[in-house]
Amino acid sequence: MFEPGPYLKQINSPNDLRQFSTDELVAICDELRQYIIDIVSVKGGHFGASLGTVELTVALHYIFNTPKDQLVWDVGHQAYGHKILTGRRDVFPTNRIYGGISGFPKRKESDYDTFGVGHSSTSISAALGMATAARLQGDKSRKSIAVIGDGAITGGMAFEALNNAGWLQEDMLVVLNDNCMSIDPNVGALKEYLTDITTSHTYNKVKDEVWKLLGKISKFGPDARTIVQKIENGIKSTLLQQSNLFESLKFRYFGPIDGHDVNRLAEVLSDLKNIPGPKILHVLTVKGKGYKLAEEDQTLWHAPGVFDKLTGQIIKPEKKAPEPPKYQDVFGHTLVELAELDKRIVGVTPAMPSGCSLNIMMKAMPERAFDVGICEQHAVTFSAGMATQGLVPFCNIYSTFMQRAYDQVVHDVAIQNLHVVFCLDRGGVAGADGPTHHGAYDIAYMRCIPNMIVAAPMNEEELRNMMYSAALHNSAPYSIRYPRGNGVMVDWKKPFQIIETGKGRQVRKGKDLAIISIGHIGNEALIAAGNLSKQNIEVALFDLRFVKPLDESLLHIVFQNFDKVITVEDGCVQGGMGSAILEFMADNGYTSRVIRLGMPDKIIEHGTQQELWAECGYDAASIQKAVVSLVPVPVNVSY
Ligand SMILES: Cc1ncc(C[n+]2csc(CCOP(=O)(O)OP(=O)(O)O)c2C)c(N)n1
Repeated sequence: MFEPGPYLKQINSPNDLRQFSTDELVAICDELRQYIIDIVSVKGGHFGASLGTVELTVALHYIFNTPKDQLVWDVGHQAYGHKILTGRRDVFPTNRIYGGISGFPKRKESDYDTFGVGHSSTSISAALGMATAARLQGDKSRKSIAVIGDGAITGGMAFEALNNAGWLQEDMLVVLNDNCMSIDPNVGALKEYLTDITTSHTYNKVKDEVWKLLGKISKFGPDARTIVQKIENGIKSTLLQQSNLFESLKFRYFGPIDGHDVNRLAEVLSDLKNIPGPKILHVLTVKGKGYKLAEEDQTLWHAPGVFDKLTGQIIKPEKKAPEPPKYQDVFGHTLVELAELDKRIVGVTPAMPSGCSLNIMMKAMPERAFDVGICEQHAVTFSAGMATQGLVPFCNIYSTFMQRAYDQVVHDVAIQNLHVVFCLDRGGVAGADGPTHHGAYDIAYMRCIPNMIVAAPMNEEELRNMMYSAALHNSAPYSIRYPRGNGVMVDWKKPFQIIETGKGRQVRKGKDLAIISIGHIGNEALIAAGNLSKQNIEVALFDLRFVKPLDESLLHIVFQNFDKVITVEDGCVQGGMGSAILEFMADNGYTSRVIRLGMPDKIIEHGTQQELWAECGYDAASIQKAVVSLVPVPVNVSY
């Protein structure tokens, strides 16, 4: 179904690529780009970023001796070309599909995937570690290369790594893939700086000199160091007029160069191979390169879903009834409503304005909504700072990315008992992005923090009311987690209602067994209970709403009335809500039989949410089975 071009057909590894002449690289890039378009348009996935790195990918594998040389992609959403060139061309149509290859580099998938990624800003640290290992192991020929975007380089870890690498002076190359975009337009002072370097006349003047000298390096061989010295002196004299951030960190800075000129890239990379120490090559690319619509609306085409490649029309699954709003959009609209009522409210996102829908507030009240860049730690402490002054920050961070900011949540917010509202989007299995993106741990990691309120709505209406209640709570950090996707329609005119902190509710009556659920996954339990009722099994459903504080009076009622209980959560079973309930039982001497359903203690791979809920054993059908294992179906009724 997907036919690679004649060159691509012959490339089963970078070694095959290296057999072609430099004259053929442009054609190879064209075929690679077309193959990505062909497959992503039908199968979905990240799009613009990989189109932008086609030439860079080809040049890197052409010049470096991969997989011996260690190529580390940051985030990894731009590495589709890399996957296709490294033996995964024919399985690429299974990208991100249950049982198929991962959408991100993954060590166990290929020797060419040197480091598992998904979260941003790790590549320089990892490549520096690899370079240090090569030196300690006495292998001077093994190179380490990090490819990092202008968005990812704004993350704190990237700065920490640059600082350390400049100091250690290990032999490594950082390729800065600068397309002026994160998922949304990149933000921050560094972005301005990169633009300044790119357009600076002084720099461009010196740059020409530098390249002239650089071209000679390969011919000079052992004299390369002298040449490099000259280059550095050239740059340094310019630095008297304009300093270079990377040079200040003791990196040798080269560029900027056109990241879509594959031959130029190959030439430059080949030269840089011979220059010792830490180097940075600044490459300018266009996100979405080669697909006009993706170049024009780079945020939309970051991961557009399935589309008609000829017309560019994005294909949405046909829906008979109107769709309920996504949780993220309910967050976005509700925050604006609340902020209109309460001047203290501000919004914060680390680089996910369209992902979490804070962009709605950024548009409506730009002075009170902040995209702070890819820096979850800073986002939390920035929020904490505002809270000390009486503002009420709603800090929205995907559950998985909040892992980055755990110390800030504890040290800067919880210990000081500051009123920051954390909205954790993508709580539970994330779907096709896989293990790096599942919001698996937040219930467990939040509930052990003193002062923290840990809440999860079962539907969008509850999300609105929880946000309202959280804003009014006025003391203590308050976290609200919700999943990707949607649940029920929202009546936007309905007045907000206070949800009392630490109070759960009974959703369904029943006598045979009790299910206690938290959050959206309770809807699967509700479906299961409905189906079981047809088989004369009556299941009661309790929506706990808060994992902290626990609704102890509700739990006493449950355990005084039921000797069979199933807990259901879309999060890790160890340490999660089910564990909290076992602790409650132990503390109070209850001995009911309990089955805990949740993500098991292993890495859950990618697939659709439904597929993964089923695999983990808490979709409606699995919940039904678990109930029947405790309450046999009454005779005369077939299951
Ligand atoms: C820690 C973390 N926060 C947020 C994200 C979500 N995210 C994925 S890609 C991306 C933008 C990366 O921008 P850049 O590095 O410039 O790469 P580009 O997509 O522009 O090629 C973001 C914010 C992430 N992967 N990791």
